[in-house]
Amino acid sequence: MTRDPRLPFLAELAEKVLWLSTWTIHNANHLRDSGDGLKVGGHQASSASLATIMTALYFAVLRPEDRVAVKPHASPIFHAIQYLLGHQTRENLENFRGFKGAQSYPSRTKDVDDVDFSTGSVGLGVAQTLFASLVQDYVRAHGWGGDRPEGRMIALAGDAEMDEGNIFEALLEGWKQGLRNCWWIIDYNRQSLDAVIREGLYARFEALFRAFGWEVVILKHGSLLQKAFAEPGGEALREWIDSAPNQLYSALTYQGGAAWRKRLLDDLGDQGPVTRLIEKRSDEELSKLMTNLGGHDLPGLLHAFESIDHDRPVVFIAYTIKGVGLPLAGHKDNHAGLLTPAQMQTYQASTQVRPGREWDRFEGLSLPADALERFLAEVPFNRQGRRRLDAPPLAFDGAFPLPKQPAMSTQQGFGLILNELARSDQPIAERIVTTSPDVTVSTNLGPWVNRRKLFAREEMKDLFKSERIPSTYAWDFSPKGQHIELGIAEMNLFLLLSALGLSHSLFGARLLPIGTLYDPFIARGLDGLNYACYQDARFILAATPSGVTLAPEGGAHQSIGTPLIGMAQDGLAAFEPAFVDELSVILRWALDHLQKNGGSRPGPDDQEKSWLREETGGSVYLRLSTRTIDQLQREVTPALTEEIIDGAYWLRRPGPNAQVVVAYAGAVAPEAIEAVGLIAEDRRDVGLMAVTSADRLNAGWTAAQRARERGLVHAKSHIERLLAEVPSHCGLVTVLDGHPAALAWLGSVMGHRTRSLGVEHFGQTGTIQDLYRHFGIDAQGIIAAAEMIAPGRPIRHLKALP
Ligand SMILES: Cc1ncc(C[n+]2csc(CCOP(=O)(O)OP(=O)(O)O)c2C)c(N)n1
Ligand SMILES: [Mg+2]
Repeated sequence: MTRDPRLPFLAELAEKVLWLSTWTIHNANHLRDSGDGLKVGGHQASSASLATIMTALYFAVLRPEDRVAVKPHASPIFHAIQYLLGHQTRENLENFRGFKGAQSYPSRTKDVDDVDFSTGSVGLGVAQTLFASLVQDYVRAHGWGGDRPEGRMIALAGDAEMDEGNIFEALLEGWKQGLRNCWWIIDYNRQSLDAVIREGLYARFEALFRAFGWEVVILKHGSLLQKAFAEPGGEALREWIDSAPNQLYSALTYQGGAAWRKRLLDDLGDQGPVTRLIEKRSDEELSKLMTNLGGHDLPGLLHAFESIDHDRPVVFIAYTIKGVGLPLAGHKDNHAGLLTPAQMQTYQASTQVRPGREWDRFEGLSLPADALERFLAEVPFNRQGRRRLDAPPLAFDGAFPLPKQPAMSTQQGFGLILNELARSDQPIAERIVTTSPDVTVSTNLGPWVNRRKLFAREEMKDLFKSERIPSTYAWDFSPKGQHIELGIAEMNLFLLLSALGLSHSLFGARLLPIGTLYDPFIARGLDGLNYACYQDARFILAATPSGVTLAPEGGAHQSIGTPLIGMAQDGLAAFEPAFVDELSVILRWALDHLQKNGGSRPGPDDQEKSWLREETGGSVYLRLSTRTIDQLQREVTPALTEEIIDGAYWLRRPGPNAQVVVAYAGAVAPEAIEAVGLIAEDRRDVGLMAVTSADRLNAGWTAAQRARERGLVHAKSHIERLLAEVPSHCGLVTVLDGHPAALAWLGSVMGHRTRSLGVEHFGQTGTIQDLYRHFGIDAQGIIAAAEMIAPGRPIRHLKALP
């Protein structure tokens, strides 16, 4: 058999990667200790676990088109590999875990070294690769793949990470969607954070993945072990290994060669050939043999990865040892363990890295530097240099759809606008891709789907249609379809939106993803939403229905806290329009905002858009409603358009002697309008403020204050300009169908006395009027609040409240 010429290089690089990652952590912790005494967990052991696998992948197996989610705590290994390839700086590694240094968990947005998928919250990165693979298929089926070859979407997962439920939700969805080109490599070190994991878990994984149509490759014994098994007595050794409990294996690994010898001889010692097999090896050789598991064996790994000759999904269960090659190998407490300075010295000596040369890329290696350099320069993964792609933004031309029905809900308006977009021949409409977790019809995406069809790699006609059974919806699947129908699991929606929303960067094809779900169920996928935003994926989330406004559906379907989620979620601009003309303006803006790609820092000037970080763009959350309300007959002027996007406008401007102003958001608009009409009979100059985005309004206010503190004395936010017109003695009543805190802050802008109405407790079934009354967000509730906050004569229209 000819020896693979890459092996000597890979073997040296694997050692180097382990050294660099261990040193990076040690060095960073050393800095912390001498500074503020803060001790941080290092993940030296977790990283070591994957050193060989990642060496095999990055320096041999991966291609430029492949995309990888690296187990969060293997970040030091990833950074070390990128350092060797010239994509990470020594400065960043020296500042690992420090401010603006290499990140403790790989981050697309914070790291400089081409992270494909951020990871950190375990489980999400794993499932992300599955959805990225579906997106790759979508892009290619639509003919936007260019001449780039298909990539494999690869996750490096911890074995305990596999406990996360979102992984199983994704598996099921992947099976439904005909998943391809997806590899998951499980780092089966049989340890979690706290403990050694259950015996026989691999068998559960195996059965599970096979059930979903995955190929399962188990990498248990390395080539040294396999050779030993072929020696006389080898079979007995194999049997001993295969029946050894995880705890025992870990403990012996930690203790080393002498302990292995004692235990093996105790258990197998009087069995002839196997005794010789053990005895002829030194302690060091024995330890090396017994820790030669599949995940640490380069030839075996290369063979396993490179012999996959199909595009079906594959899971590799790679046996590894947590902390392999380091003195803390196998110890069950090693998760946050760090090498002591003395251990580090011994380890350093063993690597032949001279003090002061710790960062030298090839220090201590036996192959000549120029040969190593040549090898690295030819690594296939690195062939095209930086792999992050981009795609030019697409603009909407002409008049944006604006439904004209006299009475509509925002949800209905949303469906009508999408239907109009579906009918249009705008290039931008081609790039819209919708998705929904089994609530496509009930969130009004039906007409869009009728026209633009569902996506599948193969044509599939709606049987009801071909059988001529009347149905409102034609459920035709096609490779050119523009809707991806998901099962109910909301987490999958967010992870798919995340993958769709990174398509320009991952696959060089711009997509404009729009996902719909019921507002209360955002909470079900909230970590996925946060994850998507953290890695700067771009999408529109239409959440509808929302609030207690979906009254007869009852408390389990009513959302209370989502307006606060909208405000607090970074990377997500939240809107809650009341009228469909507002929604039209917002949607048009959103399609643009998704595609913005400006710098992440505020510009040097005092332009409002700059300190509001408008150039950076982001995702958009629309909180919509099923409540039909009378639409305003008005012209949406450019000035009004701007105010809608900035977050608020005067529906009724307060006079100079205003005693009370009502500020409302969303579906309670009719109540606010009615209340203001009635209050106005007994209070002077009443104002009515329509809030379209508490989030952007608040962000603008905060940004203006920060800008002024930085010396931009003229910085003034939209809400400050609006409230500047309101006399200081005037009271403010805020109201929304959601938690009152979302608007309560309005009182702090200029110091107006404020009473904030909203929903704080679980609702129940009833009519909208019942529930608005119950929570005090009806016209009477608003009037009562106005009377208290703006003293004067009794407001005649205030009825005695029950
Ligand atoms: C959602 C989430 N919960 C908890 C954690 C904290 N955490 C980080 S690593 C880890 C254990 C990981 O074990 P495993 O996946 O087996 O990786 P190993 O360290 O063994 O390589 C835990 C609980 C996290 N990062 N994310
Ligand atoms: Mg583990």
